[in-house]
This record gives sequence, C-alpha cells and structure tokens, in this order.
Amino acid sequence: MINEILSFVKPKRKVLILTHNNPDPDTLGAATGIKNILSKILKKRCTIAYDGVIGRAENREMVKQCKIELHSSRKLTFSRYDCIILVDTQPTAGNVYIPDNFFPDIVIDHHNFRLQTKKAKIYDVRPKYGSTSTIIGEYHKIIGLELDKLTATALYYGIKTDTIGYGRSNSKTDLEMMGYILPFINLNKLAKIETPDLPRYHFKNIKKAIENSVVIEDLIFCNLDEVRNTDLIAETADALLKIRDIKWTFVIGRVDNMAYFSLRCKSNKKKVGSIALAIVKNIGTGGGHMKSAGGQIPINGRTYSEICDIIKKRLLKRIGIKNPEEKSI
Ligand SMILES: [Mn+2]
Repeated sequence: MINEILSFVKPKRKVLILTHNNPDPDTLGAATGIKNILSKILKKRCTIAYDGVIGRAENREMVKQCKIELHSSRKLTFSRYDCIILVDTQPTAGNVYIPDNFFPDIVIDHHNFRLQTKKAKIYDVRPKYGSTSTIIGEYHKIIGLELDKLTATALYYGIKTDTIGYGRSNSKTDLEMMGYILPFINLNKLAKIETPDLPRYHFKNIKKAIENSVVIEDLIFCNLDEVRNTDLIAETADALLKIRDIKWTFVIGRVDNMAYFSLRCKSNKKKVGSIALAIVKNIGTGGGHMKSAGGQIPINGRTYSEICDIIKKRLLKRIGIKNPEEKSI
C-alpha cells in the first residue's frame, strides 16, 4: 500500500495531512509518521492540520516533545493543496473538518470500514489493527526508512495509547510494531509525555465526575454537562473504568452546541464500537473499537438533557441492563 501511496503523491505539489478533531496520540503519531515518509522519500512539503482542541496534558506534551508542527484546518485554504490525506478516521465518521466539495485522496485508518471511503483514490483501512500508527510504522519498515527519534517517539506513543490498558485492545501486530519502534525512541521524551504536570481543572473534573456519576448494575453513567474540552470526557471514561466491579463506563458532556460521549468496556467481547454506532442512530455519529468508542450528537431540535435521556435509554437496552436502579459511586 505504501508504494501505491508514494506513486500517487509523487507528482503532487502540496500535501495536506488531516487528523481527526480533538486529536489523540494515535492520529498525531500517524500524521507525523506519514509526513516523515513523504518529506524524506519524496521531499514533499506537508502540512498537518486539525480542528478542535488538544485537551489532555499528555497530548500537548507529545506535540511539544516530538516537535509536531500543527495548523488549524479551519484557517487553511484547502484549494491550495493538491493532495489531502486523512489519518485515523474516515470522511463520514463525523469527527473531521473537511469543507464541502473536498474529499480526501488518501484515507488511512483502523476503524470499521465506511462505504463512502471508497470515494477516496487510495484507502488503507485495517479494523484488525489496534492503531493507525501501527500501519504507518509498518510503512516505514516496508520501505526501509530508518526512524528518527522524534517520529519514533510519536509513533510509539500513538500505538501505546490506543492499544495498551483497560478499554483498549491490541493484536500481535501492534505489539510487534511497538517492539520494532522501541529501540529508536527517546525514552526521556516518552517519560515527559507520560507524566506531565496536570492542570487544576483536571482534579476539579475528577470531583465533578464522581458527583455526577450513577452506578447502574456494572455500568457507570456519568453526565459531565458542560466541559472545557472533549478530551475530559474520554479521560473521565478511562478513569472511572478503574473502579472495581465496574465493567462499563459511559461519559457524556457538551462543548458548544455538540454533545460528546465516550464508552468503555473492560471486556473485548462486547464490540462497543457497534454499540456507539447504534445508540446515536438518526441523531448523531459514532463508532470505535472493541473496548473503546465514542460519538457526537449535535444539539439542535432537542435539548441537551433530552439527548442524554434518549442515549441513556438506548444504552441500557443495548448492554442488557434490566434493573435500572441507580446508586451513587
Ligand atoms: Mn486510533
């Protein structure tokens, strides 16, 4: 696939690499990696752009430590680019800003395949992979391009956050790729990324999350209402999943006129990606993987609390909760 990508990009002048909105380490790592390949092999000028906010302190530290140059996709003139590459999502997933009349030429992702993606000139979608950074790491290996420290660290952290830990899933391929990349990374930088100083609002959010959570059988349902960035929703879902005897966490919140949610499950038999997709039917977009998923629902026509009610009802039904008795944590 990488050779197809290289011959497609070769005659192009300017390349735009898009991450998904509110980028996570995997999409940032994948964007950094594909930029590295195209600039080293083809000497292309590549711009990496995103929309939304990089909320998590770890992710901001990753951008700083790996010197990832980022632009705001809303401020760019898309027509200046003759090649658009999308990583770690797909055009119709609902979590990427692409102006009307534009469509990515190349899509590289590991979420479930969406039919519209066939409109891209080249697509490499591998739902069996735990991360998109794994795919990009594999590209480096195939073409024999040695990894520099910054790219290696970004790719490694991208794979790790999507694959290791509760609410994550991985395959042998992901772990082997981590093993391949590990000797090239800067361990000091990785340590700085993994243990950044945390802002006060992180701890305030933990307090709010516990107060706003209800336990229903082995599910924690948490409504954070207004949050300062969407990463807090994902962080909360990960944090609450650490509670003993809890199998599921569902966290919903809102930023501006959009409701966002994250769903996690300790078991990989539940395919939470398809649950996320089902509960937003006709009201929003969603998706994800075996243990980790999310989605977004525009707040128009319905109030935020009406959305929460609909979603909660659908969720309880989907995960088979028969006795919706609510307790506090
Ligand atoms: Mn990913």
